[in-house]
Amino acid sequence: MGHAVTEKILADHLVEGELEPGEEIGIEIDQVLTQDTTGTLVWLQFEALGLDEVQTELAAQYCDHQTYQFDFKNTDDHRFLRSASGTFGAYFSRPGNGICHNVHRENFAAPGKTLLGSDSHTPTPGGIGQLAIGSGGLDVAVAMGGGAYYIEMPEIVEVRLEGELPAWTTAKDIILEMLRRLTVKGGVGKIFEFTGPGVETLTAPERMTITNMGTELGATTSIFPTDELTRDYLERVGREDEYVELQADDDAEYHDSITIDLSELEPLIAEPSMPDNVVPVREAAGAEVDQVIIGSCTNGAYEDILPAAKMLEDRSINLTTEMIVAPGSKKASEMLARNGWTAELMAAGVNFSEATCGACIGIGHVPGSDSVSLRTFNRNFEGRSGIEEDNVYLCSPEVAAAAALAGEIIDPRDLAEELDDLEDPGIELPEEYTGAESDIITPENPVDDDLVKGPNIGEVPLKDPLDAAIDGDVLLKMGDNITTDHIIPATQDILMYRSNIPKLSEFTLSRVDNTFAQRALNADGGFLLAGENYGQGSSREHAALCPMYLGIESVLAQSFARIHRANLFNFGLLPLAIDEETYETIDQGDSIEIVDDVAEAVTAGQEEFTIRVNDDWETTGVLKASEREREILAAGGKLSHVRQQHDESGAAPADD
Ligand code: MIC
Ligand code: SF4
Repeated sequence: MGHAVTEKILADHLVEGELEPGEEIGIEIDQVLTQDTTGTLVWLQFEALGLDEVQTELAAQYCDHQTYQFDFKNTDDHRFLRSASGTFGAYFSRPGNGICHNVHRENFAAPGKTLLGSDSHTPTPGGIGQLAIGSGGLDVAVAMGGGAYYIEMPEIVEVRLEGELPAWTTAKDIILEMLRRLTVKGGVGKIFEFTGPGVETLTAPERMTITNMGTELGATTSIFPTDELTRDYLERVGREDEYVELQADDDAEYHDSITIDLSELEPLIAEPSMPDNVVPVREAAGAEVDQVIIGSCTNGAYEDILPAAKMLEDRSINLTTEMIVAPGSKKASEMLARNGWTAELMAAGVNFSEATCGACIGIGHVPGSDSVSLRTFNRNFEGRSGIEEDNVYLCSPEVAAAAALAGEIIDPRDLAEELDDLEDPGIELPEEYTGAESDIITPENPVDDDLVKGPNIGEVPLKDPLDAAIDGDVLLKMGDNITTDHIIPATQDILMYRSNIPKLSEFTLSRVDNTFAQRALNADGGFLLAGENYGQGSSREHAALCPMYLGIESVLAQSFARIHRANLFNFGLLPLAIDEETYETIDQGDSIEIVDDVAEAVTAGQEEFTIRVNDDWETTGVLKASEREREILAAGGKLSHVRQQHDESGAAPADD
């Protein structure tokens, strides 16, 4: 039997297990990336593990999420990250140099290599054949110390692309179509591998828009084969020598296959407030638009902004619509400026932001009350924009620019009918991605050799080993698709405490119930209860660490999102899967007792746990976990587990 691209890369990096779906595998990591809001914990944990030097081929630290530095705490985080990069041997990308995924793809992403990143959109360079996976920060710290990364071997699903995109329809519409068909939990436990004749009709950056937003499907990652267009992109970023050919064998077998005929697609838009709430733009047309933003790691590259610039050249945007362009990297900004497009956009009424995540997580450009915002981003979870009842739509840069011109949602094909000289700008890559290199400090020439910790940078709290008895009340009952933005929001008022867990914990689940954190602290233990896909969205391990800090010992949910589930293990919280009836019957405030000796049962490999509710009735919670995950839980989390192993064997801490 032949092999898929995914299998070939995994086989090359396999250090433990077999490539059978459902089996746990350990893989070697070549590159890691981390960013400012997850990076501080990565390095604090790297330090706590007793590690002193990066062991991967490459590690890169970006400062991209909170670059406005509204508070000294953010600035201190950046200062600490620079000092950690210098001390331990990572590249450091200075605040303002751009979004981690954009800067990484321009400078370091390489086909055939593995990449682990403490950000959920790490799969972006899957578009050039890199096997790139998002994870919690502790997993990144361990990988950076030379340890393997463990996942349950996903199913590999073929996405066969046929035909060619029609005018005004873009790569963004391909991933929106996948979300429309498969939903935000349709990719859990899966890797999407693209095949078919449609692949060669898409440039590498278009492919990266798709792999970036594959994260919204809940997928482990998404990947394209490599070809002349991959080589062409690497040549333009000045790294042609890193090209390797990666094609699936003709007789490769996939666990499932879906086909998308590109010629049948049309401009699509995700309506508020879930990325899978997708309809044709024509169905949403007519809604007045107050704000339009082009940017983010999905559609913030030079070649994403250029089509909008061409559409706006010699025109003016609607007077009651604000439009912001937030380039994904400083290189993109610099190229737009040097090629004259910044001036064109400004003349049309556009404002420019520095190269940052910013508005994507509610930092700047927060929409007004009762207003509509169209963004080229990847997530529109309610409240993420910085105002609770927001109306954020997700679309391509072309649809965004059309809305800015018309002042309402409009299919660009219909706008082109109205304005006779408006043509589909298509995609055009720069001859060469040029720009100053002055914002990247290399590990060879560091500017620091000692850690610098401001007063807001604390310690990573540890949990005790798992108890024999776990009991307490259900402190919060939640619905389906609870995101990590619900658990620990990323808005400015809260983001500045990412390195200070006691303070950050005060905001835990505040968007669901602002009495929760205090109640949890008072309760001395307890449970969270949720529906399907609990913890979807971001990789932030704070969403497990903060509930743990507040004393939560277990989460009962119908199902868990992949990265969050791993984070629960990493911080010693017992994730038990329950059925729908149990979910419906248990209420907030009910008292729960896990009847088994939990510590013993977890270690012994027991899968079914008896849950006694209100001392009245019983149901079952299921723990499907590998031996390694069970050991981690029993130890009270991964940090304690790795240290324990170190003490037992005398080996280097990350050699597990
Ligand atoms: C996001 O898009 O939600 C974030 C902010 O980039 C997160 C990382 C974080 O919470 O710091 C992610 O995607 O993992
Ligand atoms: Fe930044 Fe938004 Fe991309 Fe997350 S999704 S990395 S916040 S631009």
